[in-house]
Amino acid sequence: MEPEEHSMEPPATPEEEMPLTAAPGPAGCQLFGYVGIEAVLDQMKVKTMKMGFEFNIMVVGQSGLGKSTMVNTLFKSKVSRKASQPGQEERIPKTVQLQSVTHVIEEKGVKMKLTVTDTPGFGDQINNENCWDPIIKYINEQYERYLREEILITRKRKIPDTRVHGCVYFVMVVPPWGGGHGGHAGVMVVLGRLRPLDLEFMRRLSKIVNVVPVIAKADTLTLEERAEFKQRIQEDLKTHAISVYPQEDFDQDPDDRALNDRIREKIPFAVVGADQEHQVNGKRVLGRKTKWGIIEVENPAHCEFPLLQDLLIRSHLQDLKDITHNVHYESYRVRRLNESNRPELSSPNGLPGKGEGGSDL
Ligand SMILES: Nc1nc2c(ncn2[C@@H]2O[C@H](COP(=O)(O)OP(=O)(O)OP(=O)(O)O)[C@@H](O)[C@H]2O)c(=O)[nH]1
Ligand SMILES: [Mg+2]
Repeated sequence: MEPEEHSMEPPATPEEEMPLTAAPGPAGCQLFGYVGIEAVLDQMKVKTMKMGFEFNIMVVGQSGLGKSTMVNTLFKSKVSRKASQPGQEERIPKTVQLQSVTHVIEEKGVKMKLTVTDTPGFGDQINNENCWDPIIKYINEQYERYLREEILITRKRKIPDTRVHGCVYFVMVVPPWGGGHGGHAGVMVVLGRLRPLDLEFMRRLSKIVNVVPVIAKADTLTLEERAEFKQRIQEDLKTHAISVYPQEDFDQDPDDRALNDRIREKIPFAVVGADQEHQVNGKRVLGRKTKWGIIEVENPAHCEFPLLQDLLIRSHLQDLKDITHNVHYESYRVRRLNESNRPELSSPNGLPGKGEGGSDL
């Protein structure tokens, strides 16, 4: 059989070396250079706008550090523009059980369902052993719920997502003189460093969720103290190999790394929470009124709440969701499905029999 004339010939002209997508079409139209795949961006945008998306945050930390106040701060800040009643002074009660607040935020046609889960503070007991159990159980339960929907033969096109995408962990740093933040005088800790309880809690959490540590009640610290504590906390996290968000391992490229390095230098953010509005220079601002003036929570010159808000709601929102899905949920999923292959653990629905939606991991 005669070999085909052109089959083994090297490409004669540069045009013949072009990849298939850029080759001239049958009608001879020239598509070199511009293909137009960027149109996919518009399609993705339209799809996201139609579907909307869910974003879930959780606040965790010792009792009385301002978690519930921070939940209100997030909802009353410009994130949700939910106006507070002027003059309404409500004392936030102690949180005794996990509770979620959801608010749908719509901006330029994009809908975000933001849920913030508030948790009871810990550390009050003489024995704080296993105080992380309810929090870890809740996080795993949300993975379990998602998994149970995902493995159905006829599954929903869009599985409701209650998984925790970001866990804001409030650390208490007791300054060297031992007093600490309001109401915590006398707690014995290694001065100016992270407490063993916080280290252990964050170590466990960071394995299953994106942890964003913050220094609570930063208005009680001088600027020097803030900087010093921040550095010590960074050292403590490094020494104990606790990988908080944004994790170095997941930086995707040098640009990503450069951006995240700048964030890592600033973590933990020194935040202030407030749910009262005050009048400053003719504008209503969220802040804490003191004898000396108003600490504005949304003013970057006053505290780092704007950095936290920016990271969570703006710059890293999609990344937090991606890491939750691709890393944390994925390892949960693999573990659970492996377990369900072991007959002694299987329940009739194919997953380990740990009760409805429950996981005791
Ligand atoms: N100085 C200062 N006080 C704050 C700040 N945030 C909250 N507080 C005060 O701290 C106290 C406790 O605040 P909560 O928000 O109830 O604290 P929590 O962490 O939810 O407490 P639990 O539910 O008991 O764990 C309240 O009196 C708040 O006004 C802050 O940033 N700075
Ligand atoms: Mg609370």
